[in-house]
Amino acid sequence: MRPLEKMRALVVGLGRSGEAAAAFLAARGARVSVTDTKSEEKLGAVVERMRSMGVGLHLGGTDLKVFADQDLVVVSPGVPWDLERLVEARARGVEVIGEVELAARYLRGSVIGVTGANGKTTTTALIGHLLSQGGVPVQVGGNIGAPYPPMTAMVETSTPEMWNVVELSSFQLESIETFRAQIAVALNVTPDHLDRHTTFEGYAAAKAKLFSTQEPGDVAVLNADDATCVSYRSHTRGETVWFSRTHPVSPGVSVEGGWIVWDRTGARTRLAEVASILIRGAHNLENTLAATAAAYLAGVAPESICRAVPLFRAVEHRLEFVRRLRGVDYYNDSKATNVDATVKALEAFERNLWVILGGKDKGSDYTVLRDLLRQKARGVLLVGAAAPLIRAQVSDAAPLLEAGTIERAVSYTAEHAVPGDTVLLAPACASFDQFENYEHRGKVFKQLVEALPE
Ligand code: UMA
Repeated sequence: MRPLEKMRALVVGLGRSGEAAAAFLAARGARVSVTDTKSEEKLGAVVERMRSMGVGLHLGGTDLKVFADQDLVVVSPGVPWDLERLVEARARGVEVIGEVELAARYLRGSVIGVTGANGKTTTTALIGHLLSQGGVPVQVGGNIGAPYPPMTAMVETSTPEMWNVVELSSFQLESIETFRAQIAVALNVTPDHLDRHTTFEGYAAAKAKLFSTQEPGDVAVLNADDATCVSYRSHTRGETVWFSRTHPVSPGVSVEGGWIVWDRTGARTRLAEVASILIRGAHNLENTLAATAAAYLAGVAPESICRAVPLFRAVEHRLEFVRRLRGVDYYNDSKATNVDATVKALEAFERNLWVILGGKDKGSDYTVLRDLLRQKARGVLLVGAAAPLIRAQVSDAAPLLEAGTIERAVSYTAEHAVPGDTVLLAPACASFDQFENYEHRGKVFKQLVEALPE
């Protein structure tokens, strides 16, 4: 591990990861600067926090010289890994790493890494919950987002006997080198982020890196019902443990007689009662299967897992129940930022849905939603920049309304929904056209719903 003292380090991107990385490097004596395409004005209070640490600032763009004059460049996940400036810096011999890789080099303890197109946040939070209820030292962070820390902010609080449970996106995994998860979980891989990875294969390959850095003695926890997850078996040098919602697996966890059962060569252990799971939908059964397997592998006693599962409620913005008003239920699934997540949200309900769709398109195929909308939706409210694209692809599936904004969508449903209906924000798109991020979008939706008069 290179000492960081006096090293010249540039952090690219001053979001949550960039701020944590810059603070981490500065605290270890590096000569740190940060660059961001946003202006000082747009970045706001973080700029002052950086200045108070003596961090140099190159905002509103940077010339190549700043990149080339460094010993180390640390890249935020949202910054394309093949950005021209980074390619040029590498060519000049500068070491370029991702924020997760930086953290991995200094983190103490063991790692449970969770990836997948959907369900990462719930599964990561649930594993953290199961470990902490089981008395196992644990901290949770990574891609999961606020209030949890980015991975470099977990280094300081990590201890040798601790499990670090981290959610990992394809953006983060794309650039790992030495990062290694003793337990690595893949939930599902369906198309997402094609605007950045271009092809499904490129996206799946980025996630595969979580398994290719594993060593003998490590464990890959893989969804036996998902072909891409199954293919990750050939990437790990560790053992594979399966989970399946549909059929018995060994070694692994599946559903048997209403219980989640761990099976290794015929020796069975009950980990949780299916009826005790409070989070909605078949996908959440899969998330619970993966989480109970990971917790069991990390040493949590089966009785403790069984007691802790019924205590876990939905994570904010993940099929989160907001309110029942005059017999109408409102659910916030703002984290459904891709089509597959919206499919899962629709599957979690029987019928009578008012679905709010739209935002920033990511090159998705919305026709996938047609059948479910036809079966379950009373109406679809289109918002944001992707509205015309979605309209063109699902117009024959349900009555469509151009609401434009979430505000208008909520006020329309408040007027037109009848008792027994459900209003579901599950946009199938990113939020960046109208909001700072999906959390902001979800919070705005919840505030609007909470503000509806009785
Ligand atoms: N920026 C540049 N140049 C660029 C691109 C971006 O300067 O070419 C700047 C932006 O102006 C901005 C900053 O970089 O100021 C943002 O950096 P970032 O996009 O890496 O965002 P962070 O705030 O660091 O948040 C990231 C994750 N976001 C993304 O990967 C897009 C957060 O995941 C994560 O919680 C956080 O790191 C801590 O690990 C959010 C997310 O939406 C929840 N993730 C995606 C997903 O789950 O689908 C991948």
